Amino acid sequence: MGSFYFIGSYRHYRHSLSPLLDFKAEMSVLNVLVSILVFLPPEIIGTPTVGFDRNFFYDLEGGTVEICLEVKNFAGPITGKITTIDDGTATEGMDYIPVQLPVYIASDPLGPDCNYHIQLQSDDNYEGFETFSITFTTSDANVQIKRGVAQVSIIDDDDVDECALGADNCHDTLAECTNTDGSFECKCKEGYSGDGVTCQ
Ligand SMILES: [Ca+2]
Ligand SMILES: [Ca+2]
Ligand SMILES: [Ca+2]
Repeated sequence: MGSFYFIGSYRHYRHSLSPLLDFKAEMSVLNVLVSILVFLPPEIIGTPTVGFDRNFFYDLEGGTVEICLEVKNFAGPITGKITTIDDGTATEGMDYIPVQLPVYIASDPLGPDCNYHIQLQSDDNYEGFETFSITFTTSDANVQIKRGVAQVSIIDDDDVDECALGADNCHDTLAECTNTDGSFECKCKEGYSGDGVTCQ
């Protein structure tokens, strides 16, 4: 009888304390949750987010640049467009074909969505790297854009004749310059020795 009373009394003691303990535990869990929600970027807590998957895309002259979008927290079809912007050293129409590519993402791509292409033009001039920008825009109010601007670099595949342009570093009088694809060579003239940059 005595032991029964003891158990009952112990339970009563536990029950009288537990609401306070539970309330404290709930408050600390709530505090932690609120802190996480405040400090997490919005896309992690469920906002659909779309944007380019990197800052730079590139290809050779005459090539086709593949553009990829990254989708996070897909929650329904997303519409938008990718537009070329003539803001760099490349010339629209001459170096690339300007586009406004419609974007329609019907289902969660479960990875980068790379269905967008921009054609780069080939020319016979050596102009080095040329650039232009692309933007992604959407009118979907519930979609947040992350990285809505990226740069496209065109890698020149033409050779520059450094010798003819005088852009070589061969010795001015004692060396001969020979143009090569992508570079040039310096060679000391007959009777002189050296690496072509310095000859004696
Ligand atoms: Ca060009
Ligand atoms: Ca070129
Ligand atoms: Ca060259």
